[in-house]
Formats: sequence, C-alpha cells, structure tokens
Amino acid sequence: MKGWMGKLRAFCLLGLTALVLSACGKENLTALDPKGYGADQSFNLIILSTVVMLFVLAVVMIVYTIVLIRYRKKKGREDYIPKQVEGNKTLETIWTIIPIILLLIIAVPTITATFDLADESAASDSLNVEVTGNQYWWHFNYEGQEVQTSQDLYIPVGEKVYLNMMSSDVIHSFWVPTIAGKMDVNPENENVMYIEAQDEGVYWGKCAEFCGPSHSLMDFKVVAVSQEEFDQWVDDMQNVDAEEEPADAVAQEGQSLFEENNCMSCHAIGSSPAQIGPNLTNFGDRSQLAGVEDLTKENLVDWIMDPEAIKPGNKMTGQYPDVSEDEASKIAEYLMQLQPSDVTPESADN
Ligand code: HEC
Ligand SMILES: [Cu+2]
Repeated sequence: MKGWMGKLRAFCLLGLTALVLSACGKENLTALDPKGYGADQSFNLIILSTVVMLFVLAVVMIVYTIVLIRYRKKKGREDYIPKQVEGNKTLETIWTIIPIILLLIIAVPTITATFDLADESAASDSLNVEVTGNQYWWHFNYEGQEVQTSQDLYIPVGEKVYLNMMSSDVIHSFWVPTIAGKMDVNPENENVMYIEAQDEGVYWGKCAEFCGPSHSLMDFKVVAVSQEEFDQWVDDMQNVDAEEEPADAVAQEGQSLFEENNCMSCHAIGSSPAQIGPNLTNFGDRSQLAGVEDLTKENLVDWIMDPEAIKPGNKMTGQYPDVSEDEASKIAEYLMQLQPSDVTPESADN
C-alpha cells in the first residue's frame, strides 16, 4: 500500500511539474516557434531526434507489452519453463544495424547543420558586430560604423549579421532562442556566430551560462527592423552629440549631477569605446532598464539609489557617491531624455 502511495505521489509531482513548466515558453523567447535561420535549423533537429526517439520508445514498449502478456505466470502452468534459447544471429544483427541506421539519420543532418551554422565565408561582406559579455549586461560595437550600444542589439531583418563575441570577465553564453542558436562567450578567444531574423520584431535574449549572482537577470533584446529603419538608426546614433545640453532645467541639473557623481567614469554617451558600464547613448529608447525592469522613472530612481536591490552582485554598486532621491530623480530625468532615434523596440514591435 505504501509503495503504491509513493508512486501516486511521484506521478502527481511529475504532472504538476509538466504543467508548471509548460507555461515557461514566452513568445519571442522560445526555441519552439522559430523566426530565424539558426533557430529553424535547431528546431528541425529537435523534431527529427524527437521522432526517432519516440519510434524507439514505441517499439520497445510494444515488445515489452507482448512479452509481459505472453510469458506471464499462468494458472495451472506454474512450473512451466519456456524453451531456453542462447544467442540468435539474425536478432543480434538486426538490433545492431537498426540503431546504427537511426544514429545516422540523426547524425548526418546534425553535422551538416553544425558546419552550415559555423560558416564564416560571408562574414567580410556582412554587418559585423563585436559583442562583449559582461557581468550582467551585453555590449555591442558595430564594426567600422562608430556606433556603440548596450542591452539592445539592432539588426536589419533578413540579413546575416556576424557576431564576433568575447567576454570581459567570466564565461557567458549568448542565446536568442527564437532566431538563433547558443554560443559560449569566452574571455580568451573570440567565438563567431551569425544570426538572421525572418520577421521584424523584438526577440528576447538570455545569458545561458551561469556567470554569477545576477546571471538569471542578464537579459537583452535583439531588435530586428527593416533595412531603411536600420540605416536610419545608425545615422541617428552617429549624430549624437554627447555634450549637448538638454532643453529643460531639471534635465540640465541631472546632466551636471551625472558628471559630478562619477557616473561618467563608467558610462559613455556617444561612440566612445569606454565600457565598464552600459553605453547610454540611446538609453531613453530602451524598453527595459538594466535588461530586466520596465524603463520607468520610478524604477530608474530606485536603480540609481540602490542597484544592488535589483541586480545583486552588479559592478555599479558602491562605485559612486550616495545620491539623494531628489538628485537621482534629476539624473533620471536627464537619462530618460537620451532618445536619439525614432527606431526603437516599441516601433519594431508592431
Ligand atoms: C564602476 C562603474 C559604474 C559607475 C561609477 C556607475 N555605473 Fe551605472 N552601471 C555600471 C554597470 C556595470 C552597470 C550594469 C549593471 C548590470 O546590469 O549588471 C550599470 C548600469 C546602469 C544603468 C542601466 C543601464 C541600462 O542600459 O539599462 C544606469 C541607468 C546607470 N548604470 C546609471 C548610473 C548613474 C546615474 C551613475 C552615477 C550616479 C552610475 N551609473 C555610476 C557601472 C557603473
Ligand atoms: Cu552571463
């Protein structure tokens, strides 16, 4: 009776887990609804190997059931012992060859896709972006374009974009499940991956390699826009004047406070390559703050006053003088106004 209860409990737990996890998929953060070349390839391989494995499961279960029924102990034949056979060449051959064939069915497309996705031959004619993984945020440097940005990677739709990826600290992994595969980002050697989005939109990315206390908060976005919008965005980013004074007085005060409070030692505005912290050139155009919070003034004030409460272990905490709520609010006013472009995640989302 006790064993039976245990089994029932395990079964319920399994069902519950399946139910809870089934809600984990999020549109534009799922590998099961691919909208890009790399994700398509991965999805086809997932389906192929699942079909093969289900076939194996079905065959094994059928044979198992037949044997259970046919050779169970029957009334009146308790002492019956079936004919004892030892070795069967035909059977041995069949069950060696079938798995080899099944493995080949999985291996050939997998290896082909692996080489295809590692193909760098088109890199020199394509857009190249240098990607840097940092403890808990991503930096993007558009090679040859003098455009630097963080958190949101803008790409033209339908184009291969080559990502030349390194880490500034520990190993991270760059993963945008809906449009591409996953690639480790190492401190010592550059890894290259290309991504290509089929539809315009905002795709969510995650760091997929445990990298510290805020690893699960190391989110980013890929914003896929039309070629014209992309060119527009590059142009807008190139034309930002980092020294420009904001129009209203509060934001002007915010700008001074930003300079006085050491913020500038880590955060660049404009195309300066400095990158101890995220580049803030188009900060006001982002939909999210630090990758994870809605970008509202309230959240931004909270972040400036105590980033530790939002992202534990982040590299900004304790590196600047304490600011009052009033000062933080003025800085927030200034930062929210850094909106150089009409091309934003919001404009790409519909
Ligand atoms: C020691 C370097 C350093 C200093 C000084 C610093 N920051 Fe940061 N800041 C960072 C880092 C690193 C992050 C990324 C944190 C993360 O997401 O893990 C960050 C993130 C941010 C973000 C979120 C950016 C985004 O793209 O969403 C804002 C806004 C910000 N800092 C504002 C400020 C302000 C305002 C000051 C001055 C009061 C300041 N920072 C001082 C390093 C610094
Ligand atoms: Cu990471």
